[in-house]
Amino acid sequence: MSIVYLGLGSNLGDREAHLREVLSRLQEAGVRGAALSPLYETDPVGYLNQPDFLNAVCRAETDLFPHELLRALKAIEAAMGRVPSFRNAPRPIDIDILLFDDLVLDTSDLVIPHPRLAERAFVLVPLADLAPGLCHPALGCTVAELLAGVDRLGVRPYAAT
Ligand code: PH2
Ligand code: MG
Ligand code: MG
Repeated sequence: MSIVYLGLGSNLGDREAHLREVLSRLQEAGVRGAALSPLYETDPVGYLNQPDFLNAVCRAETDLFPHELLRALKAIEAAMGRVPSFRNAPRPIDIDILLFDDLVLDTSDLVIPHPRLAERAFVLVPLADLAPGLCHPALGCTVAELLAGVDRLGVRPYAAT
């Protein structure tokens, strides 16, 4: 069994409902015990001319191999209405593998830990809520230490309904 941390983001439609729907869909896909961090409303990063995001991080357990998990997450994204578009485009749901045990993997279609994890406050803030002492297996420092190195302006607590 592996412990995985997933980054969730939504900026189209009912963003909060989309984040919560992921949890039940993960369960059906063999990703168990999903626990969701607090939610954050965040300014878009990368492509700026789009609605604000709702972001969160989910911790879960799975027996899937990394590429099996990737395939399952892509299927959930598609089932929830995500259509192929340009990089950083608005989307009803994005589910990224952030960490997979202490695995370091670099393949053409999957890089773990997530390559932009250390620079993204919208990922590090909710990840630090769940696991501040977790060690980044490639950088050798904790999530809390990574968070201390980024600007967290643009990441605002969201009052869940
Ligand atoms: N995801 C991106 C690009 N930019 N910005 C925010 N605030 N939240 C995201 O989830 C996000 C983003 C690419 O996946
Ligand atoms: Mg993403
Ligand atoms: Mg993605």
